[in-house]
Amino acid sequence: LALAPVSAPASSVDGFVREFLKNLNFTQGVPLSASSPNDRYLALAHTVRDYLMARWLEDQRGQREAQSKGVAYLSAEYLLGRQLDNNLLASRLTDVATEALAKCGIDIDDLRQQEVEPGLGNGGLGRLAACFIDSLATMSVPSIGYGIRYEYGIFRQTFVDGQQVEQPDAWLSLGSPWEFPHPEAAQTISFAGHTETYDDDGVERSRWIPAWNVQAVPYNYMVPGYHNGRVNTLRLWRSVATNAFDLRIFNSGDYEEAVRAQIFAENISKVLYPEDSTPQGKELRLQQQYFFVAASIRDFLTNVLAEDFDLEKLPERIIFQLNDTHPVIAVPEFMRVLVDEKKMDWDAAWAITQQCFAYTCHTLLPEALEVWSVDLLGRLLPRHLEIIYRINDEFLLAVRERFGDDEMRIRNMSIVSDFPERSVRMAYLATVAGAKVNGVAELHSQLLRDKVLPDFNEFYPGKFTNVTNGVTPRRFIRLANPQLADLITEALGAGWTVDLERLRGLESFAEDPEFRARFAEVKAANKRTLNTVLLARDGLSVPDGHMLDVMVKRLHEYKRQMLKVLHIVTSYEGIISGRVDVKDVTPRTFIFGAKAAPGYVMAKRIIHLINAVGSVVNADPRVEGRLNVVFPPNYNVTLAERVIPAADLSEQISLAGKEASGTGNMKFALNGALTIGTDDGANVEIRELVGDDNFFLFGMTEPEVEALWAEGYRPSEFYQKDEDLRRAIDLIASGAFSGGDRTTFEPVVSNLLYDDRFMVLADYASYIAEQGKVDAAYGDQDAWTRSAILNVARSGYFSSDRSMRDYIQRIWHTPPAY
Ligand code: DL6
Repeated sequence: LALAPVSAPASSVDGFVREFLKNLNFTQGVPLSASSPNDRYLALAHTVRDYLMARWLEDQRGQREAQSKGVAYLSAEYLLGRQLDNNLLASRLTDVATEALAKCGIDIDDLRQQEVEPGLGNGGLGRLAACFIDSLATMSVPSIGYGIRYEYGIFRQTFVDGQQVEQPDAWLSLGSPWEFPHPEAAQTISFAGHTETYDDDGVERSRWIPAWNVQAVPYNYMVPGYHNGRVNTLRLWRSVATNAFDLRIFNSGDYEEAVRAQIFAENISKVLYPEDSTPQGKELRLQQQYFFVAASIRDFLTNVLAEDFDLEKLPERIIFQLNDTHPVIAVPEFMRVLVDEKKMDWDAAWAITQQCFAYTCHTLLPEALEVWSVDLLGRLLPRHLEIIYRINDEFLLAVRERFGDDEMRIRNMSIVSDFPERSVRMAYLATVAGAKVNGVAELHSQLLRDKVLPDFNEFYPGKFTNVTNGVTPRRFIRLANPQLADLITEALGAGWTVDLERLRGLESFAEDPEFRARFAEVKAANKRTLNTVLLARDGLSVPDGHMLDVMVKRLHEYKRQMLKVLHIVTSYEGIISGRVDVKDVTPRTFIFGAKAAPGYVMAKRIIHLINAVGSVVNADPRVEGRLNVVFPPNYNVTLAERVIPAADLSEQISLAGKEASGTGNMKFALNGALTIGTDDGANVEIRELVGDDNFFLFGMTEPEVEALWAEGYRPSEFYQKDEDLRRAIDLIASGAFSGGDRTTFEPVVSNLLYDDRFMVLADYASYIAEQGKVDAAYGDQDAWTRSAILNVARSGYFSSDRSMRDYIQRIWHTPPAY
């Protein structure tokens, strides 16, 4: 039998109509006349898939045959955002599909709205992974993304009486057309049990006798490159029970017991842990981590690697990039496979492992560095614990050889710590195992090297490096801001989308009044679009003529949404006390978007406070509508794509030394918002690039923060000395935003006055002063627009394509393309 060659359907409008109707009829089983919007969306998605299929199959074959060095990106999170538009754009089908659907009497925009975004991530870390796989495909880097197919992604946030309520995110309830399940390729993943030693051939070896197992079923997703005909793969694992249910127990009538094992197994990939920057010490979480990395390693060794591959050559073939500590249990698993299963000598296996892994750290908060108790590890992964102990013993021996018996240093560097309970520090394990360790912005990498892991840096010179994060210009300019994209193309020609440094060419256009006017008109149009979206979505509005001041990110005290609230309350207090003439207040709409981890009480109180302040300020006639607080619930990638292009001011106000990088900050700058920010994370690099005149800097530097801590920080002293601050805090404490009830926000106030870990009060005065400069600058609209254009022009560095180039050069050493 001759195999039919695979080829994409012709991309003419009539061809597209035919394929679309075929999918509607044969995949959905409905005629056009009786089809629902969901049927039409699914048929459209299937049609786009069909166009991409030939390239996908071709690329899988090509990568298998080339067997060149590739990247396996291991990440517990991928915050993908909607797929339809991205895949249409990548495959150059947007216009054809729009026209074809119009011929069928369908507005493609209506179908876009049908898609529920896969929220398989918490925030920056997961969105970064999504940007990276987009860039890897666009740059034709041989690579695969591995992760977990959570049945429920990040929770859906609603507000009840201003307070956050979480609902499950049933993103799969209407099915996802973008996934390709392969149950026949399931892997068995084992847990628990015990270990034993045995001797078959005169060599004593260890092996693991697990107690239970689950099946890991791969679900493949296409990751199309932009206009390059490449389609990479994202492989997400779903857990299912090895046996559907126990028929014997079922027949005896105990139905609950009969399905217990199935429920247990399926729980592993059921829900994304809704935590950000705080680790979850839960057994299920460790099960998730081991589940997906064990499946991925096995998948790579059995399905990706050629059958007769010489394992000694693995470092020439693969690098596993560990996206934070969540996948670090892959290190002992890899060693177990090489030593126990492939019977490799320990030293040889360790030498290979140390070249096959690299680790990216995404935090500086000590409490966010993941540790697993030895007790739990021993119960769930007993062989892995033995392997970790041996890695640690040998590592500490080497440390002693190098530094002598410096017990303090040994204790500080040990992968296994004894305090407060015996546990494994996953960041240390990753550092010891990884060929390279990188932070995600210059400042972060420097602090990681010099403050968090200085002993390791001394021990491993050259291991630490930096790769500043980046974002994909495809999703965050081309898709999110099509009018700006068109304006840029008109000015610079095509090509900038894959070579973002070319945005530099806009610098001269910043001096052209006509270009400025057109740029300002795009911003105004984006604000109108946002207004329409928010009205339809939440009944909220963004009045014409307002500065759009935006703070969207996870709710965390270190990010300091509280500082923003104090600014709003200060402006409001000035008006109602009569000290400020309302006519002198720059009309501003403050937009917040933020989810708090369900168990993070203080973060939830701050959400409540923002909503409470918004209700009072927005309704007070004395304000004359000049201050407007808007907090749409359930901020996600889809909403980000609307909010960011409309923003004038980007709030990046974390305490210096706490935000590893930020990536929202880059998206705003690229869309022509000016930043008000501290010297933290990637803000530092943004400011260096866009220039001091186009950035509003405030607050302490990281060394100043350290110095203040060292001398003893007493927030109440700032409260006492600063009249404006006192008035703002007193207004909150008085119950003005809680119907006169002084207890509602008392914990927030006390926290600020007597604890204030993230030094909100210390930076308040400088923040308020800088906001005054923002108002003044906004008064000159033309100068503001010039600055906005310069922000776009000088932010090309923040493309995730550049991040990928840095990873390739500094860490992966993979060929640039296949
Ligand atoms: O690197 C991506 C992103 C950074 O931009 C943020 O600054 C950082 O907070 C975030 N880190 C985490 C840490 N979670 N854990 N573990 O989400 O990473």
